[in-house]
Amino acid sequence: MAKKENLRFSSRLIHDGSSPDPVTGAHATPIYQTSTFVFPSAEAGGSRFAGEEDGYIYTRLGNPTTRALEEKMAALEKGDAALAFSSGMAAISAVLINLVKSGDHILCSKTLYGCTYGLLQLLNQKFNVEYSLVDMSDREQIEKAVQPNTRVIYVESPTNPTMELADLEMVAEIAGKQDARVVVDNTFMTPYLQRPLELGADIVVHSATKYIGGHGDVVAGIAVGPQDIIDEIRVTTQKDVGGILGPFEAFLLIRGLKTLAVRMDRHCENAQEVAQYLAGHPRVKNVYYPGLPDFPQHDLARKQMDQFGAVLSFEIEGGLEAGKNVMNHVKMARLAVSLGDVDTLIQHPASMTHSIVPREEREKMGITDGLIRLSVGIEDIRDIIEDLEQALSYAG
Ligand code: LCS
Repeated sequence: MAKKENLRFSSRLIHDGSSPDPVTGAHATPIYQTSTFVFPSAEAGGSRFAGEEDGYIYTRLGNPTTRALEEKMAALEKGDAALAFSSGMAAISAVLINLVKSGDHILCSKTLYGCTYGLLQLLNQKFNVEYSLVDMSDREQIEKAVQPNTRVIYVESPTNPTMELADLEMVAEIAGKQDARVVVDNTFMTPYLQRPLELGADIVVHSATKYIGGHGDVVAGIAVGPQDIIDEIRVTTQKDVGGILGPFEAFLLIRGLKTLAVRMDRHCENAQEVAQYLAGHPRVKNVYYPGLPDFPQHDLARKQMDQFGAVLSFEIEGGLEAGKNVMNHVKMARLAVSLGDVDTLIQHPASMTHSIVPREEREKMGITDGLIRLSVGIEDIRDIIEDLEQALSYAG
């Protein structure tokens, strides 16, 4: 049998960062549902605050259940260390606030999750942090867009919801020449399908609300990266802004991670079939899914992703009105935002997840009014396709 450190990924999902509780032998990671920790003496309390002695102090500064999740995520993403947050946005904002100051520039993927775009606007308007959006598939455009004050290149790959990819090795190489940090939002992929740190990125962020939790019952975020940056975030933007994850949510994520490989395999297998089905449907104009052979970046997807994920977007003939008819007639799928849930979810980016982005910007991102996003679940594929088939019959 492979030694524990040589285990393959799906075994590591179960075993990394988990060992029986040293006090009770509890097999599952206990939920340390406590806000504070009692010091053995006044001297010990002072030493812990001074960083001279290990030991927990207060849950905003660290908690054993949350720490177990952080260790597991750091191991899976192949980073030195990780931090868990109360949402994906808490993770992203803590990382960006840590890496930039007034006058710095963030270069971003052309398309981004709506609230990430909102955060950039906020940083710009309140703190004079500049940002620009660029097509991350094009080396020339990226090189042109880099500025002397660019401190971060922030990438979603694939992007939400248009599924464009960035060549992560190329982006890391460009950033290296500029002393900029590469931050990759790996939410759509998870470390099972893509490990940006191995491709040269500095920090990975996640909305763990999605596939990491996997069951649509937690809102959470994770950041993974080098020890020095993670330590700094732990004692600054995480501690003092305070968006930490509670121990119960950390427990749910540890539990979710154990089944990540089997869930992702099924998600991806189903999504490939749905993409092919939609691509052949007479009412469907375009399907955006990296697993389709005619997807413009299919070769890059094969190079840097182990499978193609389970989110896809499509446009149907008849635009928004036809799209609303489809969304209003799904029977098994749920008309809801979020993604990465075991259920199939359908939503309309222009009026929902990306409504914060002004129309003109949205159109540059490729988010047309007729675009529909599907997060393909792990139900029986026949039920997913039958449901879409009957809903699409209402397209008009
Ligand atoms: N990054 C990506 C790529 C996301 O899709 C989301 C949320 C976030 C970050 C933020 O994570 P949260 O704070 O919600 O945990 N995406 C959502 C979506 O597409 N529908 O609803 C939420």
